[in-house]
Amino acid sequence: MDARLEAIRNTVLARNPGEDEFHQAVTEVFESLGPVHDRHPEFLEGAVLERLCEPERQIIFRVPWTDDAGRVQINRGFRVEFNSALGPYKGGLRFHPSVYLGIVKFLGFEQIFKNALTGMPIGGGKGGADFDPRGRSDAEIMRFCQSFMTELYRHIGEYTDVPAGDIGVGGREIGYLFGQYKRITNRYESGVLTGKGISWGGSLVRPEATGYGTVIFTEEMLKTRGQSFDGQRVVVSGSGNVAINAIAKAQSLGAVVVACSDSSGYIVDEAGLNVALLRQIKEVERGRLKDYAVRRSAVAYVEGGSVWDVDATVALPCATQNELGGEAAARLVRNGLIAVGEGANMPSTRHAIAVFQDAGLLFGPGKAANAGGVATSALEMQQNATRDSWSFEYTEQRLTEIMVGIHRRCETTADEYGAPGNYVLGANVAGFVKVADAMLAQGLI
Ligand code: NDP
Ligand code: 2IT
Repeated sequence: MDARLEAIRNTVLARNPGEDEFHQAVTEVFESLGPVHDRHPEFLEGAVLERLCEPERQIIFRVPWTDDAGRVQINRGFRVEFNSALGPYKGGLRFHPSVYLGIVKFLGFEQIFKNALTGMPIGGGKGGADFDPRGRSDAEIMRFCQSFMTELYRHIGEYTDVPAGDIGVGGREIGYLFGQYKRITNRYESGVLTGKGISWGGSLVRPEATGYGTVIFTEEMLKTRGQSFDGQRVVVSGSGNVAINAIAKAQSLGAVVVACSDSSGYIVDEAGLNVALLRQIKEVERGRLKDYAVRRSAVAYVEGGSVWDVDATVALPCATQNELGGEAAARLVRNGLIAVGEGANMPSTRHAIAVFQDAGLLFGPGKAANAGGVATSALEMQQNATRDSWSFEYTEQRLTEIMVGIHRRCETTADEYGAPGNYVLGANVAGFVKVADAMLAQGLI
């Protein structure tokens, strides 16, 4: 890492002790930015990096609620409003027991550059709670969401901060959150949340957008080497919103997706995963993946194992951070992997990324590859602002154009900085320069 940037990074780490994931995300971005600061000394003079690493505002709050047995439960809620240089803070809410400030800050930090890459007018933020939705009834989920919004509502708004979903937060939760926001404020402010239901202000394609976008981005990478998804053997991790829609899109392009996972284990279906059955089990029944193996013949279910033990030519990690480590990466590379498209945020460890890059693989980092979700959220905001609703075909076409544009931006930026094919550098530099220019133009704020 450039010595000037390393000094700044060390200060950021010391100021934010114990936030390992945030440290990891900062380090990974800083490693790309040395050459940018040679060309743009004004970024150092204006202390852009120091400002970028300090969120504009961080909110931590108590979320009290009662479970179905009448017991009082207390969770911790977060919203980190990281950077508003390009637009209102924008980013998802994650409900998962592992959530703490370090995770919300890594996600919020990544979101700044991701959102910049989309070309849409959105700043970066993220939030969530250490609430575990697993095994909770609809009524418990609703009471939790209502309590969460009873604090959050005063910090968000169409022009201020626009949350959406992430792990553990999908259409059901956005519905309860929106209902409570409307009830408290007495305003039907559609643009305050994205990922809404289609009959009350949502956008077609938003549910599919992250997974579809990841595959579209990866297809663009493959095209640069005269390849495509057609005929590839694909492994996907996770079986949530991003994973299922990535599986569907990859199959529509001719890939055979043989495996996916949840936090309990993974399934291998050599005939190709049945997306309708996956949707039935995961989206309708909110069940576990092992049910898939019970209902379909010739399917292996491996309890507790890593899906990265399954060979693939294309890997799409779509579950969670640091799920794909160096050893798994090395094994996949030895066994014929040619491309990785990150649907999740920071799923590959730094060691794994180094293995992929040293092997000369196509590696699409999350902040570029999974930007289709937030980009389509911005399209939802656009429809809300004009009280319009677009067709599936038109919205999907916009998503495709955006993903192709992000790919091109990463590619040309990497070329411009003498690192052809390095999408990590391309994404970090292109996202950063856009935000840095806007921050300097807006003065010392
Ligand atoms: P979901 O909650 O719909 O699904 C998450 C999936 O990942 C589930 O299969 C879950 O398994 C698995 N998973 C979660 N945590 C872990 C863990 N600690 N260990 C193993 N498996 C785990 O979330 P999404 O699909 O929305 O999000 C997946 C990833 O994509 C996240 O990294 C998210 O930040 C990222 N992302 C999401 C976007 C969106 O629009 N939703 C946009 C861009 C990125 P289980 O059910 O067993 O917990
Ligand atoms: O990580 C992400 O980009 C998301 N969870 C989606 C955020 C959004 O505002 O749609």
